[in-house]
Amino acid sequence: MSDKPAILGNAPLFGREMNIVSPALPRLEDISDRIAEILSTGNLTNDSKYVRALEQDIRKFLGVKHTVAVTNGTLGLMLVLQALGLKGEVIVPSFTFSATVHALMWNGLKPVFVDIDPRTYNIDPDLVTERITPQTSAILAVHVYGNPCDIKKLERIAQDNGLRLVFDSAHAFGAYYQGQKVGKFGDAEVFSFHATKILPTGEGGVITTDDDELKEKLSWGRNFGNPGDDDCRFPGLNAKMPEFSAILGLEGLKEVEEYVRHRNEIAGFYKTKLKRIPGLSFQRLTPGCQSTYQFFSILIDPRDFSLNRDQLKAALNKENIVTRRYFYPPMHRHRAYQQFQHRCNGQLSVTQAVSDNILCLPICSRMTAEDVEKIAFAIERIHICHEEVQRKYPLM
Ligand code: T4K
Repeated sequence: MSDKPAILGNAPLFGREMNIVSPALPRLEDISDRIAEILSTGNLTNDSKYVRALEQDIRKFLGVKHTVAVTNGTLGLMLVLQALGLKGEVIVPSFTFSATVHALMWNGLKPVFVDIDPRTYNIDPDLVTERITPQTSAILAVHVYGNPCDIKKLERIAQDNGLRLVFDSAHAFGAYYQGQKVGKFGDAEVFSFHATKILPTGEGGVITTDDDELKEKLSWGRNFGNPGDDDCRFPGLNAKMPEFSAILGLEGLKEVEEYVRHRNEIAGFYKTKLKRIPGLSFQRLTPGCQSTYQFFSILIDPRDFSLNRDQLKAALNKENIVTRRYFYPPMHRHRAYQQFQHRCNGQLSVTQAVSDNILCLPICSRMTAEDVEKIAFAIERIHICHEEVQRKYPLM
């Protein structure tokens, strides 16, 4: 392999695009009977049998009392916030995907952004306490990249202050917190089964809760607020999962444990290969936890790496290696949230620093060690040739 990166004119390391994620899907022969059945019966949606079966299998898999399958994680979050009847302010990280904060706004709730822990990239529980006011009704925490939050601390804060606690677990299906699967914590947790996630069903998601009353409201809520007698109890949504998605979920669920194990192995290979390159550091796992590695990230210190995040991203792109800046910009910098910016001044310095320097590298459930080796090699040779890269692409 040449020692010059593709950004300096050489052939790319990968002949075709190495995507940031790539869904691990079942074989057609393993689902074709069920697909054929749906096509012949025409039972496509509305609380049908495969959605029920998926909810049951996930209850067993996660060891939770209730599961409510939904069209996607965003609608799941919107429903939970509505069903809990929250008012006023909700404490939330700014270092997250837009859906987390949008779900608050759609419920007329005010986001109060709190900084993250510089090691785990999850909301910093010590800072949460400082931002609680008489208007606060809940904490909405995110298991960033599948790394569980400091759940026990957050549960204690919620309990001591009479707040609801919801987890945006979009990345964390199959993660463990102190020996227990994520899914049983807080008032509810919301998972995403989007095409990019560990359990891809196209669009999809599930809400988990042990609260009987909440479960009932969520089941009505995903069906317009209609409990089945056509007399809507509140203005709900259409957030029902279709049968096609449920079939993908049922088959994929059998593999999730293995996928999570494999992704942890891939993350280990990455760290072994990349740790010798100056200026790169990694997300630290919350003690006693297992991540799903929904995303594998590197944090770039431009002084030591000698190129900044965006220069590295552009150089990797030329190697056909697709990366993402999850989550840049942080939510308080989105134009949609301009009105909250002034309240964040000086309070989100870790969020800003991580967001400015983070890069998510390709990881998927069927990735090989050779892929990791090539990506690490690409990063190393880009670093070694940093002076030429810098000269050619000074301002990226
Ligand atoms: N909370 C958090 C913390 C989240 O990260 C998300 C979603 C949510 C809540 C909401 O959950 P959902 O409502 O989505 O269920 C993607 C996903 O659309 C989004 O689900 C995800 N988080 C977010 C982090 O990433 P984009 O716009 O970056 O994805 P896109 O279309 O650029 O795809 C990324 C890569 O995935 C592509 O390079 C190719 C590959 N891909 C994508 C799709 C759509 C496939 O291989 N197949 C596909 O069908 O948002």
